[in-house]
Amino acid sequence: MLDSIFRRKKDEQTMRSAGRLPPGQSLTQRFPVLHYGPVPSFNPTTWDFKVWGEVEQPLRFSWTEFNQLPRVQVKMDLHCVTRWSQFDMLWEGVTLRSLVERGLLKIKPTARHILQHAEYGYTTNLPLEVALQDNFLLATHYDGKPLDPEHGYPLRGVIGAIPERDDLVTPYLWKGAKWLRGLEFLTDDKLGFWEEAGYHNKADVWKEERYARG
Ligand SMILES: Nc1nc2c(c(=O)[nH]1)N[C@H]1C(S)=C(S)[C@@H](COP(=O)(O)O)O[C@H]1N2
Ligand SMILES: [Mo]
Repeated sequence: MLDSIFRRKKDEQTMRSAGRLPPGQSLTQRFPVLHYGPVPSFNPTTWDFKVWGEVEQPLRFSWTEFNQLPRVQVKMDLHCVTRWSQFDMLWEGVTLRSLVERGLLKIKPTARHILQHAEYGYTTNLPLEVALQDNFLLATHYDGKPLDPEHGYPLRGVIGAIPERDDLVTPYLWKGAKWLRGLEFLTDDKLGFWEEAGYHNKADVWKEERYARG
């Protein structure tokens, strides 16, 4: 018990020295579960993933089709607005950039924002240029295994910090929707669930943009 508290403090100090602990955050060693509402069930025969809005062609993937998309693995540090951070988490999934590069997704030049749509109506928004970064994944796997149901199985958006990649914008973790079912491309920004509730729209972890007003 005491051992683990000392270890946590030591690991936290290591991350702080490395410049990987954003202001006001503390390190956690477990993987907390945080969401609003129940965990949805998954039916692979009816599940689909849709892309619509400011795209040349709307897309629809079955679960089988989604699993044939090009995949990457990325190690990221995740930062929740409720102040826990977890480091060196290995995620696997699909980047929007790879879909664009392979010509599978054609985004209209008028698109400036995206809105993630999840089960039970959870939504969250991102600027298009952030959604195209290497640290935003449509993730199916964590730590080499399919996601646990409470962490978003079968598919979630996930966004975190990639160590050393100071060029990337890193928003808080609520900007990744668990149980993701679709992406809407938009000309004008549209607030998501927590953004509507008063959380900061940009949500940059390094600027500690937690709430819309102080
Ligand atoms: N569908 C859905 N996704 C969600 C949420 C939610 O309430 N519903 N909460 C967000 C918040 S606030 C956080 S911190 C992360 C938590 O992910 P985890 O439970 O895998 O740690 O999920 C995000 N995605
Ligand atoms: Mo969160």
